[in-house]
Amino acid sequence: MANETTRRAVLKGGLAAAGLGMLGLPEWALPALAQGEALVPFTDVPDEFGAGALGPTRRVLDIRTIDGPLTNRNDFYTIQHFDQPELAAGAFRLKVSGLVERPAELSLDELRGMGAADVVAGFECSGNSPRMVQGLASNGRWTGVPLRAVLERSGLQPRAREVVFFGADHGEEAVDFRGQTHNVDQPFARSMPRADAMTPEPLLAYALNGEALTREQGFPLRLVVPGWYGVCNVKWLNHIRVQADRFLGKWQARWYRTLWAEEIDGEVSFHETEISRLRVKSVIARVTRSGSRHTVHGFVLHDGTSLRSVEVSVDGGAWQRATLDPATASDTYSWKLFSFDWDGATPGEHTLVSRATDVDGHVQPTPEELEYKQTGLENHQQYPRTVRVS
Ligand SMILES: Nc1nc2c(c(=O)[nH]1)N[C@H]1C(S)=C(S)[C@@H](COP(=O)(O)O)O[C@H]1N2
Ligand SMILES: [Mo]
Repeated sequence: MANETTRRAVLKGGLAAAGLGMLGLPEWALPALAQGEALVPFTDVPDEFGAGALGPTRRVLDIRTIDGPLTNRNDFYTIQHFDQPELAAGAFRLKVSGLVERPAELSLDELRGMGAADVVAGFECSGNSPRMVQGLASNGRWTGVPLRAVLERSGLQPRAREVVFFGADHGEEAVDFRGQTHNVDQPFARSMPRADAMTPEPLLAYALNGEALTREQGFPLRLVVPGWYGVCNVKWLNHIRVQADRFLGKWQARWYRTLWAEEIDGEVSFHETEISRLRVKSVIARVTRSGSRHTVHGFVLHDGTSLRSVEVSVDGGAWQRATLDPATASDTYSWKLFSFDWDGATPGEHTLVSRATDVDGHVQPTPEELEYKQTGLENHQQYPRTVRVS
């Protein structure tokens, strides 16, 4: 009976009365539906899944609620390793130190005075996966001063090779050296090679979707590196240090790695890579019904390389082209929303899966094709979803 939920029923009776629980949808979920549109329920959402599933200071986005290009800043997925520092805007200074001609301590006003740029950028945590129904992903319009402008103002010395970004958050970390453990207090830190730091895209962002950053998203200042995984976007950024050596901090060189097993000339070789650019990934986020029409909605995250196609397969059938939403298609680093008209949906349970391909020929892999990846981060494999059509 109550196997579809109309917007009217939700508005009239609230979630419980609309029977979302009976549909296998936890009651916190309220997807925004268009007039006359009904949700086709997923049957693969874990019961214990929810915005607070990872604890009070982390937030999972319910991807079924995606209803436009930008994630509301109070829904933006949130994750970090330590606590969320509360910084005062007035006293805030960004320190620029190391191999620069003119070290600086910049106030927010000084940073704002150095030019503002805007970028729509989507990213996911490199630990995003089906376990959280891919909810460690979001998309925002970031406003800030281009990183390059700040580095040029300070002047990079010729020996400068690496730019290190420190957050105000810190904690004790065990550093192992040949069986000896050193427990040392360290801030969260990530680095980029000079060449990447000097590209036009990275921003020192102070606003998200036109409003000041929230504490959760790094108030008052964070690094945003469009097209890179979440971890690169250092929140509560208060120090940039320029140096000649590679930076080997925990979050750069040890914690955020992927181990690959590759067969080269019949021999398996293992190698590790750091987490940097997003690997092309599409996810089915929601399925709706309007009259007898069924539509599959989803998003693509990628490193900014143009997409060649997004395709959907129903019950293991042939790949069929999905349509990219024009509202996101032209923003290089935005996530791309897509939709697919699912013709001939019959009552019962069905499996839907999507795959994205970019113009450089990167095809979102199947789980089998990604088996050479030995560790869990960068899970960009195709993600089959099951739905029940009434
Ligand atoms: N200062 C600081 N920045 C950080 C982190 C952190 O622990 N501390 N975590 C990183 C990780 S792993 C991710 S996925 C993103 C999450 O950004 P968000 O909470 O705005 O979504 O922040 C990154 N920036
Ligand atoms: Mo992350």
